[in-house]
Amino acid sequence: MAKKGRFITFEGGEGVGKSTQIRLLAEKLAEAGIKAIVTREPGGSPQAEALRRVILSGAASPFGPAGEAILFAAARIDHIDETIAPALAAGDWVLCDRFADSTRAYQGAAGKLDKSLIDSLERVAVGETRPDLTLVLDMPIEKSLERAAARRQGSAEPDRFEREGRAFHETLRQAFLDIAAAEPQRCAVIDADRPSEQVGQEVWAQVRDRFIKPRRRAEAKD
Ligand code: Z5A
Repeated sequence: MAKKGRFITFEGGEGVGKSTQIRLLAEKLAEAGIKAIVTREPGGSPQAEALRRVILSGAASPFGPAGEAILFAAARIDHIDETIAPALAAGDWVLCDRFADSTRAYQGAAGKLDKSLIDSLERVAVGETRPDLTLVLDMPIEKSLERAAARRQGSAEPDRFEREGRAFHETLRQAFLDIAAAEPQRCAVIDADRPSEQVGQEVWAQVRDRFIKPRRRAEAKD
């Protein structure tokens, strides 16, 4: 399927504000007359959501990081086939809460999984459906974990990854920064330790400058 819409992913540790920023960006795009779907990983299609429940319950953790990475890849294949690729082919934009960089960071860097396995799974699962832009939300882990815990209060138990210790989360934070540094064309790091509106302005500036201004310039020439 040919890709006509834009594919934007949000990455970072727990509680950095990905869901909040995706919601704000979807509103901005709607104001600009751009249709966008909001989706997430693991999940985003009925079969991938079923795998999400298995993985986040911790039921798959006895398989180790390799087994979990394979399950994330299986969920991603279905998510792309059923949700992401059809939307992009229809010209809609796709805003996705986590994608393949989360496998690199969680199962690769933090889970110490061999890079060649991560790369192979990514080639098979993602293929050509690569993000046009990845926004890495970054902030000190003490604060982001506090946010995640506050949001959870009185409701759900911490999931499989929220139960990991401080060193795991520090490794994750650095892994996302390393991914962004290695692919500066695709990735932008956003300081998430600010009020949501300020973070949202920077997210919007990244999207507007990369995709919307050039599009308007092209339309003006026609
Ligand atoms: N995982 C993996 O290991 N490998 C993979 O390949 C993939 C995923 C795809 C999915 O969890 C888990 O799967 C994830 C990695 C792993 N690990 N965990 N846990 P998830 O999707 O359920 O959870 P999450 O991705 O970590 O996101 P989150 O905890 O839902 O947080 P968030 O979306 O980044 O933040 P938020 O919900 O927008 O905000 C959190 C709270 O902070 C909330 O109360 C907000 O109102 C508040 N907030 C947000 N922004 C601000 C600002 N700027 N100031 C103050 N307060 C704020």
